[in-house]
Amino acid sequence: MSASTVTLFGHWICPFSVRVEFALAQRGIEYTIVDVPPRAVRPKGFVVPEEFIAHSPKLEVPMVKIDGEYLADSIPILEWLEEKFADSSLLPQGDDAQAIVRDRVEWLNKNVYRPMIGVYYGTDAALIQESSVAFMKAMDTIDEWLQTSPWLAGDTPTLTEAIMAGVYTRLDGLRRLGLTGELPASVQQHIERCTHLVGWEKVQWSEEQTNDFVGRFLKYREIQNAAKN
Ligand SMILES: N[C@@H](CCC(=O)N[C@@H](CS)C(=O)NCC(=O)O)C(=O)O
Repeated sequence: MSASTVTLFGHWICPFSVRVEFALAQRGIEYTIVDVPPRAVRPKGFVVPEEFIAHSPKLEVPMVKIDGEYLADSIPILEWLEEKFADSSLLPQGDDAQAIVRDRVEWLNKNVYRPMIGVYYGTDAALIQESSVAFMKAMDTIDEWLQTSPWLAGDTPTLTEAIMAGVYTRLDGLRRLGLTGELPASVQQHIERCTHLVGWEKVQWSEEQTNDFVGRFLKYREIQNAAKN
């Protein structure tokens, strides 16, 4: 077992941070969190840690520090954890199986995250609806994957589940912000399975967090729409 020291600079509301925190917790890696709220949710007067400013190239969370070395950007971080903590991998055995996981990670990053962000940053009903349709279309592809395995890329949870943890935590909030359409039954069952994973406990949102998320984006909409008129 490694005795590495891991620090995550992140924030619960950031779905990219959630990916990393889920992966750390799911793998049983011990870590400490330095809370760095993204600009949009940063309280007035919050002092961004010098260490974060010095090492995060784009000033974005998540960033991790492992034994004194830093890396930002969630997917590279997930890969770095694979390198550093080989004994608790979220990749299956075999090059072909790993390639499928990596392809699906990229696919989800693009085809689920874009419309998801479109829903909560949407200010116009038509665009929110369009994002919603694209999101549900992506769920149909996930449905196809889940027809052949209980997890998104095989018989065990992988990095693909880490990516979806950042989506599943906010699903109730997304509904309240305009996400429409029914999730395929297979996806609903997958969500249920994910909620029993050890990593889930660390990233799941309380009702208060969902309310906070929804409230912030409703406010954002209000401000944007007032500026348009
Ligand atoms: N590509 C990055 C995206 C990370 C990202 O967009 N983080 C947002 C928060 S969710 C951020 O820190 N933005 C800078 C800011 O708002 O201060 C990743 O996958 O880690």
